[in-house]
Amino acid sequence: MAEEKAKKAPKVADPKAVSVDTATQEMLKRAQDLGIDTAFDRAENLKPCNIGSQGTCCKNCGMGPCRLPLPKSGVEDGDDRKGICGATANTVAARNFVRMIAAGAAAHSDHGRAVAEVFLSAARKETDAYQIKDTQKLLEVAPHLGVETTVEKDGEVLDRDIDEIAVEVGEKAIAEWGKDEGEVLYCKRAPEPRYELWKKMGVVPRNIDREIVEIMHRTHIGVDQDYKNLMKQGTRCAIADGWGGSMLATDLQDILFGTPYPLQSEANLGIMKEDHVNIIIHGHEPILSEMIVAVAQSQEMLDYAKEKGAKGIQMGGICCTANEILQRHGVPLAGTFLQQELAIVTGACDAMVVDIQCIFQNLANVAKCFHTKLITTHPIAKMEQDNVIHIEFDEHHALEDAKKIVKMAIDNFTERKAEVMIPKQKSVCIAGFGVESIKYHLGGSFRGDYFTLNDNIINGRIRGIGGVVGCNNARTKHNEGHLTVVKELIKNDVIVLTTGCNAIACAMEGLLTPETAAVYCGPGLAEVCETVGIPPVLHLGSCVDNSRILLAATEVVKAGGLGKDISDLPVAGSAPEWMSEKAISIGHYFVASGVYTVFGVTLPVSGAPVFQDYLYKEFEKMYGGMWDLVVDPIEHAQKMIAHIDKKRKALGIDKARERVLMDMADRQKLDVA
Ligand code: SF4
Ligand code: MSK
Repeated sequence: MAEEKAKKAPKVADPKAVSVDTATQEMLKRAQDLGIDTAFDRAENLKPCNIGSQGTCCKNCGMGPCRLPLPKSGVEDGDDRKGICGATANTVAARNFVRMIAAGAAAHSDHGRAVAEVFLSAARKETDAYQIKDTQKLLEVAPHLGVETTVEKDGEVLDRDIDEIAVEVGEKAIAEWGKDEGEVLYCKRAPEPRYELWKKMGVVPRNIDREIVEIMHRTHIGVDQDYKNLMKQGTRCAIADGWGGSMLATDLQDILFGTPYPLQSEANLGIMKEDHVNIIIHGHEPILSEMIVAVAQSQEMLDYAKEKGAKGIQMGGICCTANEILQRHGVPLAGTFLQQELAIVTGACDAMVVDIQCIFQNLANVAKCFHTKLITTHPIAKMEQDNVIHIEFDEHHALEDAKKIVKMAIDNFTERKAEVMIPKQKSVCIAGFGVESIKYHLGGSFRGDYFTLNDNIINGRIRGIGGVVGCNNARTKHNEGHLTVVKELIKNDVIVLTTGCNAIACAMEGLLTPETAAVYCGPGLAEVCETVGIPPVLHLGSCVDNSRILLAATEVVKAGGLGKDISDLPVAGSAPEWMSEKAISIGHYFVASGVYTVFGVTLPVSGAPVFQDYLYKEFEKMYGGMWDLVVDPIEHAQKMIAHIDKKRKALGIDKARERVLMDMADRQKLDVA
């Protein structure tokens, strides 16, 4: 009889080595004690493929995969690597990179499309569950889509009927995905020189879907085999995401569910309560979560929960759904992307409700070990495991669906099996900033614009702006990169605008409070934060809300004194722990908008040094923004600061300045030619 080979026990992660967050460490330890694997452990056992992580593995046809590893001797003396079809390492890496942009843009934009469809149903009054909430924002957005807000009658200018405007906005918005001619209308919201540059470079997107489809065509075997031409299409597609699908998602969500304004809440697994029904919502689209929040707060459901012996219903969010329901309702954040399995490991998660994006399939296996009901809700995002319940969510019966889900969670409260172990850690946070609220806080009630922000950048109290965003990545210590980069920036007087899982990490660390300023900020930024009463790290929402960062930068340009384009501003972008294809699309629309953008962890381009140089160096000459990869978080932040200083110097504001209040004429004098 053949000797049975002893199966090697899988490795487990050292909790202290893989996360800086003590709640995460505690829950990871518990999972390991119970024999439940999580992403942290799986990362120990699955090593990434070298060639894939260098970006030079092609599997775009059945003759491959063709793997083109970087020769040990380098490629200085020539690079003769090619696939069976002859594709060079540059072509392979560029094709892979633009496919990531296409996938990321598709994810954001399909989310935007779903919101646009619900918006149009609400505008046409085909659903009772959703109404147009923010008519002010509707009136602001309408002209950007070519929708008139007034009408002339008998020589008199009259306000147009708001319902009529809403329907036309909905129709025009949906057309942005597939119209036959013209261009994505929101591109004109960028500063004029930026729009003109895009026109000159031939990268103004025609419609959102077309740019994504064209990438899939161009990257098919035997089509586009010039890395520069591939990146031109990647640029057009990324612009269609940032200034198209994502921006539409943000605007239409604000109009439907309300534009966020700063509010207080809490963050980390400690927000869950043993004596409450705990419902964790995870994913991205707020269409579903808005309804669940409304239903969970209803008297009927609270009474029902009490009938079952619970003291109430505690909602919590993971990933970007968390940011959406936090910024509009103050629902606390349960955690970041890498904490999703751990929320179930508490033993207190009565239901985890998921929609789309960033959802681990292993949630189903973890849920099996506890009483947790794992509920998928979206027709495009199901799971194969048999313990997963699918309740398809439809805007036409949204309230009924939400009630069914909340009731299922309440019924499950009495079914808890394992001992409940909720970590104590949670921090206070202020969230819900946006273009409008920054205007209010940093503009002042009289001038109501970005003048105060610009004045403080010009006088040097604020050195510059950092947009720090993006995911967690199990290949790097959870939240360490996020927090180190952000702390280094604010220590050096760089104000931070944050979204996504970086925002959640900052919230968990207590960085989203005005009090943080005195502890972590340089003297200039601390003074501004204390005077105005804002945190030095401003939570701007979810991944699609990176469009708010683009518009905030545009407002800074408009307020004057800091150049004529986003590429003139002392700003830099960062994703210290990125992992998703969406992050690549976001990174590239930041670059195409003129922002120096640094990623941490890795970038799948190192196997094609010529292509890599094109992204890291040549793009700056064309667009004023470029990519970079810096793994060490302090160096990462320092490179952002060096770029900010380079821009300050070009603007002539690098010397310490008298703290004078500038008027418009002074600011215009400062404008670079
Ligand atoms: Fe290989 Fe070319 Fe096919 Fe890619 S497209 S797998 S490089 S033959
Ligand atoms: S959820 S894309 S892990 S930020 Fe937007 Fe967080 Fe990254 Fe998902």
